[in-house]
Parts: sequence; structure tokens; C-alpha cells
Amino acid sequence: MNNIQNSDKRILFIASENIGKIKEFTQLFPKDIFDIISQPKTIKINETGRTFSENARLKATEVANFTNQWAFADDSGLSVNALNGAPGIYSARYARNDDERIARLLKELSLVQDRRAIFTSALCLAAPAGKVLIQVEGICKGLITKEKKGKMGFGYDPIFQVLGTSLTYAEMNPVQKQKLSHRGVAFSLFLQKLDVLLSSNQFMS
Ligand code: ITT
Repeated sequence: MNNIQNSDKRILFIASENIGKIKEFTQLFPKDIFDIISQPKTIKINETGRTFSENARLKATEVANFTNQWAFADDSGLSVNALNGAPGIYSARYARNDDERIARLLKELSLVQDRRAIFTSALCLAAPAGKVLIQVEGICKGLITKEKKGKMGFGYDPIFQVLGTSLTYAEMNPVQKQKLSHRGVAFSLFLQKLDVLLSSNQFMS
């Protein structure tokens, strides 16, 4: 990562109300570049996009506009093969809370052999006033387990087993999850683009 002085640090709002995501991003972001702050509670964003990328863009630009600071958003979700990609962008709206979302998914798949699913994370960085500077997407392939396994993480973690491993996200420690997860993959692409941005004039404006 570029050599940036502390005095050049920018405030970065994480445009999210999801505590699990905010925790992961706080661990992922290089501490010397941004001071990370959670989205103001007064902002309510309607996720009207048709794709993960559109929704990430919407969240980042609205928070950047509102705060006149840098804003970063993640739109993510679980697309299940046997459900034609559902819940997909509606993953957060699939039921009222994590337990109910998991219960609904396991019920819908109770008689289904094909357990394949893909987790997607779309990330977006917007400059103050809302100009989009970075958009990337990462995925992780896996299988929906028949029951919950593991206690770590958040959301659908206990029922998403990463392809090529015997572990669900919830059985992985944060470092393991970062390495393999949709968000970890997207974030390493994001860091490559951020590095380029840091050397350009746009970061200083
Ligand atoms: P924000 O929009 O405020 O960021 P949200 O929870 O509504 O929070 P999304 O609209 O992106 O976020 O919905 C993502 C859904 O997928 C939500 O139910 C998450 O809990 C779940 N999810 C995303 N990443 C996950 C991960 O790494 N592990 C488990 N579940 C995840």
C-alpha cells in the first residue's frame, strides 16, 4: 500500500447498518489511510437496484452525498442454484432476522439434492459529493448445508460451506474467512484499485 502520511488520512463512512459487515471491514481496511466511521443512523436507503453492483453504488453515493465525505458500501447476498438465484439481492429481506432467514432457506431446500450456491459481494467507493471511483465484485462458491454448523461470523455463515473445504463460514476464523470469502476476494481487488487511486490526484481532491 502507498506511503501516505497520517495528515492525509480521510474520514471514510461505511455505508452499512449490518454490524457483521462493519466488523469485517474494520479489520480489512488499512489503518493508515482512512478513519472508519459507521453510517449516520438518520440515513435510510432504499435498495432499489436490480443488481448487487447497483445497490452498492446507491448506498455509497447516498452516504457520500449526505455526509460530504468518502463513503464505502457493500451489497452482498446468497444466490442458490435450485432456487433460480434466490434470495440473491433480496437476501437481507428474505425474513425478519438471521435465524428466520436461515430457517426459511433450509425449509425451501429440505427436499432438494442440488445444494450449490454462490455468495457475491459488490463493493463501491464514492468520493465526497458522490462521484464513484471504485466498483468491484467478488464471489465464493459453496454448498448449503442441511443444518447449522459453527458459531462465528454473521448472517447465513452457519449454512454456507465453502467449496473445496469441509467448513462453513461460521466454522472459519476471521482470517480464514477473509482469505476465501466473497467479501475477501472483492476486497483484495478493491485494494489493488485503491492503490492506483492513492497515487492519483483524485484522492487528494
Ligand atoms: P446494509 O445494506 O446496511 O449493508 P444488509 O444486511 O441489509 O446491510 P445487504 O443488503 O447487502 O446488507 O444484504 C446482505 C444479506 O446477506 C444480509 O442478510 C447479510 O446478513 C447476508 N450476508 C452478506 N454477507 C454475508 C456473509 O459474509 N456471511 C453471511 N451472511 C452474509
